[in-house]
Amino acid sequence: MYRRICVLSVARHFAIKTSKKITFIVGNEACDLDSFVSSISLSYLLTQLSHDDEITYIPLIPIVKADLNLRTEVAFLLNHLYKEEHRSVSLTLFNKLNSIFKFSSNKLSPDFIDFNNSVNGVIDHHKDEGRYQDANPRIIQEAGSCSSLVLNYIIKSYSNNNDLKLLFDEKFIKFFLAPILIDTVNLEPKFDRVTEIDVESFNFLISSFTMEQKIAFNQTAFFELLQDAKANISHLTCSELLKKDYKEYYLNSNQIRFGISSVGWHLKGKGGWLERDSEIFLNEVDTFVKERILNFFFVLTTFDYKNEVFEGKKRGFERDMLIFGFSKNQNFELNSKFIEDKKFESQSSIDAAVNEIVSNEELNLVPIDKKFNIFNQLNLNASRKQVQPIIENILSKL
Ligand SMILES: [Mn+2]
Repeated sequence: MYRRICVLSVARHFAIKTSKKITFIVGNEACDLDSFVSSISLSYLLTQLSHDDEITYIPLIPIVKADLNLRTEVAFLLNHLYKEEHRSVSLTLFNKLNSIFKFSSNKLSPDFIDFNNSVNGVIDHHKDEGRYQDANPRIIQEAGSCSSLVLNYIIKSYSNNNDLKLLFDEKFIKFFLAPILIDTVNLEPKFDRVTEIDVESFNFLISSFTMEQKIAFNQTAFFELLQDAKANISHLTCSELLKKDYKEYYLNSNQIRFGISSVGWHLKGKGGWLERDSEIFLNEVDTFVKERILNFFFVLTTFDYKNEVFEGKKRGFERDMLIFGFSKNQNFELNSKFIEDKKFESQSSIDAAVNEIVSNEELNLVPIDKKFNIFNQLNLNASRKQVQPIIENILSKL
């Protein structure tokens, strides 16, 4: 709600003075590196290339400024490339709101609900939800990184424009490369993330370097710097971890609300999140869920145990899922608002929904902690992008 008010007031502020039309370019509400870079790059490129004096393109980053530091890889990239500019950035304010260009999730997050009829462009790599059929462009296709789709769209639309290549200076090339490398795990095919369009975009960017820059650029070193920055989160508090990469979904005319946090750490075991926060963990989750009036809450964790051995096997990359719904087994009371509303027929339907998620074959969950309702997710290829539609499909039947 707070964010919705912010979005509205920003929009209103912009709408006061000018005669120009404004198109906000909005990434998803988690504001991960991919949507951050997509939003800024697309605004910049359209402003430079479109030569349309009627429209002003503005990237809208849907988080409060203080929360940017929770996205450790975003903060790192800004510092690494644009330290000076980053400090001296000031907001120049424009005018009339007319449309929104949405990408990196093809459904507006609930905070933007007031703009549902204003979406005039979509570029995304999530499952097509069938919305905004009249949007132009409406590009929804598989890709490791949405930034690759953004770049591909620009290259196709402006291939005859001589200014195109000139816009890609060394810093901007690296800025664009960052999400592509992170989201495709350094373009390594074995992780099943990289697609043809990522490779095409990558090649365009590399070919935009001067010869000197190309020789100086160490792709793997750059990827590892980003990866380390992304993994460097153990200094964040429990509630910061819960909100750093968080998305919210409303179903069945807003009667069911669920949230999913993605966190690059492990919950269980030595050096894990629960070892650090076990005393406060349930309370923090409880507060988080109540503040957002959620009916279900999921935490998806990823962690690379590298060469660590467990029961004779090398562990490597693992995924876990923590599930909070209204299970009777819950040892604390979640979501009192939800109980008051009595929106679900009975407790048993909640249990049934949670059970259906737990026993979903595609997710392939194995219980590892009863108290906290944590499961090891054996399907390693399913990130939130794939997990969310499965959960939504189950919960929408409630
Ligand atoms: Mn993305």
